[in-house]
Formats: sequence, structure tokens, C-alpha cells
Amino acid sequence: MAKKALVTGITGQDGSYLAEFLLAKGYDVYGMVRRTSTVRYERIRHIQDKLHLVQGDLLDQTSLVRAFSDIQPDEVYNLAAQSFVPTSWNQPVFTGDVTGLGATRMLEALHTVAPQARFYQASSSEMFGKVQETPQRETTPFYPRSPYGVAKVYGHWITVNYRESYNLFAVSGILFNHESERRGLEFVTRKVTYHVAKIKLGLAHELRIGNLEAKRDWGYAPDYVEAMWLMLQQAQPEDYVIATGVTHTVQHLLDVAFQCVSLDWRNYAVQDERFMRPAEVDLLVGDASKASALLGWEPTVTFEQMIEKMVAADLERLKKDPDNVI
Ligand code: NAP
Ligand code: F7E
Repeated sequence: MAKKALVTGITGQDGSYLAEFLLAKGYDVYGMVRRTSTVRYERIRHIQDKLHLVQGDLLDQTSLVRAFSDIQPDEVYNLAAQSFVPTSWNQPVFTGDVTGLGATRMLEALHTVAPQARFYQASSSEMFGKVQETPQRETTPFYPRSPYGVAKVYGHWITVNYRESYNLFAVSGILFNHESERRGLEFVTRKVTYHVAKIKLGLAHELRIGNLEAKRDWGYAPDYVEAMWLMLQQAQPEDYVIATGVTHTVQHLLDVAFQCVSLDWRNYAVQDERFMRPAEVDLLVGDASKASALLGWEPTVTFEQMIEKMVAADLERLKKDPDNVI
């Protein structure tokens, strides 16, 4: 019998790569989708006929209980979230509800109707915020700097709490930033590679950007979904940091991305107050030595290789369709 996996957030960046990964391993993959008036399944269109899509919403407990009860999954990956940090200041209550309480609703549904299922919670390096130690590891205290980060801290601790209260196989993966050709356009890496491609093709003339000094540990999303799966294959449920251990400034991102098309970012980038944050996370760099030792996990794509792939993909998309906004 094939194993059954339930993935929330399957239409997102990570959900789409995880679904591909699990299908390749022979899983029956159930993806939770929200009803919207316009269907946006672009990231899973190519595998849609191989997936079982079920309607549900992290705000709606009944839909979660029904999904767990009907599917009786072996593994559950809770990737759904309001995941864009600036939006979390505009919609802090909604972000807390989906990104924080949503994890509780998932765990409560699992605990009630499918307690045998193994559970993965998508925790985030944003929990480290104003970092208390460098590099950040599993034992580093949290100090979140946005309503999103605060919601993820709640999601993390409720996962630990359900594991300890009910003896569930529930783990929290503390993943540092990971990007790809499928990254949403609002996140800084994709925003930059998309604009680089537009500028190169003469479709845009500037890139408006925020804080150039912030440092992030950026990895490649397909590497990171493998780590999620590995965490659920272990004998014991434990939490892991997943990161490359290398950090770059946003300015270096500009250097690398514009160099891909032989342009100098200084001629195109315009700093814009609108993209500054009320509280910034200045530096993130992770120590994934626990994941390396226990999961055998290592990143395989460098920052430079990833940005090159992203610029190439954006050039290709925009050459085919200059109005492309995916
Ligand atoms: P993403 O592209 O923003 O995808 C988020 C997914 O959540 C989408 O499928 C979205 O569905 C779904 N969703 C949002 N609200 C929902 C709700 N109320 N009910 C059900 N589904 C809902 O995010 P991602 O980059 O793939 O990240 C996946 C997870 O990892 C998120 O939890 C994120 O916070 C976390 N994380 C990401 C990173 C990173 O660098 N990418 C790092 C650490 C942690 P729609 O398509 O309908 O909007
Ligand atoms: O910002 C700076 C910005 O929005 C990265 C999410 O996946 O990773 C992501 O959160 C940095 C910040 O990602 C612009 O101030 C400068 O310092 O790409 P981002 P994020 O906030 O780190 C974590 C791990 C998650 O969990 C989240 O879900 O770049 N920055 N100028 C900018 N950022 C954006 N978006 N746009 C700019 O114009």
C-alpha cells in the first residue's frame, strides 16, 4: 500500500516541490486547497492529475477534521501560512489566526481523528529575529521581530506541546529562507531576478527596493523539502534547523543577479522607503549541523547557482510572455 501524505499549502512554493518529491517516492499525495473565485494552481498544474485535491482552510476546523478523517494520512506537512512578513503588519490578527492558530487546528484535528499520523510544522528562521546568538541553532532563544515571526513561534511551541502532551510524532523544521524559480514575486530574491529579466529585455527601467544591508541565509527550495521528509522518517520526533550556513546581504544579491545579465545594479536600483520594515531582522545565518549529522542532509545548490537559475527562468518566461506575473 502506498503511503498517504496530506500537504497543506500545496499551491505555494514549497508545497509544489514537496508534492513532486512525494509523488516520486510513490506516495498518494493529498493537497489542501482553498476555494477562491479565480483558481491559481500554476505551481502544481503540471502534476495536478496525479494529486488528490481536497478543499479546506486552516481557519475552518471542521474542514480539517473532515480531511484527516477521510484521508487517514500517514504523514502530514503543514506548509499553509500567511507567509509574507510585511503583510503581517497590515493583517496581524489574520496572520496570527492562519499562521499561528492554524497549526493548533491542524494538531487538534490530527490528535482527535488521526493520532498515528506523523506531523511536520513549517517553522521559520524569522523566529530568531533579533538574534541572540550567531549562527542560530535549535537551542538559540527566539526573539521574533514581526507579527509573522510571533505567529511562527506560537506554531513552533504548540507543535512541541502537542508532541509532549499527547505523545504525537510531531516535528518542527526551523527552515531558513529558501527560494526558487517558483518563489512568490513579492519576496526579495524573486523580485530582484524578475526585475533583472524585465530590465534586460527592455520591459522595465528600474527596481524599487528596501533595506540593502539585511543579511539572509538563502538556500534552494527543492533541497529544503527533502529535509522536511527526512524529519518524518526518523525513529524519534525532533526539531531541526535547515540552512546553508552562508549569509549574504541584499546588496550582494543585487550584484549577483545583475551580473547574470552583465548589468550594474547601481544604474537601476532605487531605494524606496515603502519597502523598509517597522522592525527588521538584520542578520540570519543557520547552523544545520544537527540535520547534517542525524538526517544526512546537505544543501546541494549554492546561492550564486540558484540566482542564476532564477534569472534564467524569468528571462525565459518573459520572452514567451512579456506580461508574465507568475
Ligand atoms: P507560500 O508560497 O506563501 O505558500 C503558502 C501556502 O499556504 C499557499 O499554498 C496558500 O494557499 C496556503 N494558505 C494560506 N492561507 C491558508 C489558509 N487559511 N488555509 C489553507 N491554506 C492556506 O509559502 P512557502 O514559501 O511555500 O512556505 C511554506 C511554509 O513554510 C509556510 O508556512 C512558510 O511560512 C514557511 N516557511 C517558508 C520559508 C521560505 O523561505 N520559503 C522559510 C521558513 C518557513 P493559496 O495559494 O490559496 O494562497
Ligand atoms: O525579505 C529585505 C527585507 O521578504 C528578505 C519568508 O519566506 O523567509 C521569508 O521572509 C530581506 C528582508 O523574506 C526588499 O527587509 C529589501 O530583510 O524576501 P523577504 P523574509 O522577510 O526574510 C522567512 C524565513 C520566512 O519564513 C518567510 O515566510 O530582504 N528587502 N528590499 C526586501 N524584501 C522584500 N520582500 N522586498 C524588497 O523590496
